[in-house]
Amino acid sequence: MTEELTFTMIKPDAVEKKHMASILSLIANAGFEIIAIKMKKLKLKEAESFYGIHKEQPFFSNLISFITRGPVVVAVLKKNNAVEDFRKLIGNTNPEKAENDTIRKRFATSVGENAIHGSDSLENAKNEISFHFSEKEIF
Ligand code: 3AN
Repeated sequence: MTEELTFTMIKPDAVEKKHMASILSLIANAGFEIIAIKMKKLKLKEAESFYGIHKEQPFFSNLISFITRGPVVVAVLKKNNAVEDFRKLIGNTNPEKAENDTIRKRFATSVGENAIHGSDSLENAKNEISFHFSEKEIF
């Protein structure tokens, strides 16, 4: 297994409910090294661009107003097999279908407000990392 980087974002619902520290702790305890992190409020244009792939979806406008309504925490994580292992740690997009002990099972309330994002491929991880971080912000 090779060492990989993945991207995560703790979403406004989880930040509002004060779950940020618990979620970061689960991530660290699962063996991911946090090599970049910041809290920010996404601008409308930024959110539309980040979720551009979902532009035609009926839930797009809800998704954009949700993700811009409060601060998020974006981070870069390093681990062997990081992309796949992190998707396992966060669980299914729908918290009702998420496996026990996953972050979404514990903290998400619906498909729309599902607490956390994790890149779904190595290529998307690379793009999402460079979307939010400059090289000098990654340690
Ligand atoms: P994941 O975040 O698990 O990769 P995606 O990429 O299919 O899921 O969807 C991106 C985000 O869009 C989800 N995290 C969720 O917030 C939102 N979303 C996806 N499907 C729906 C849906 N059917 N209704 C509302 N929001 C959705």
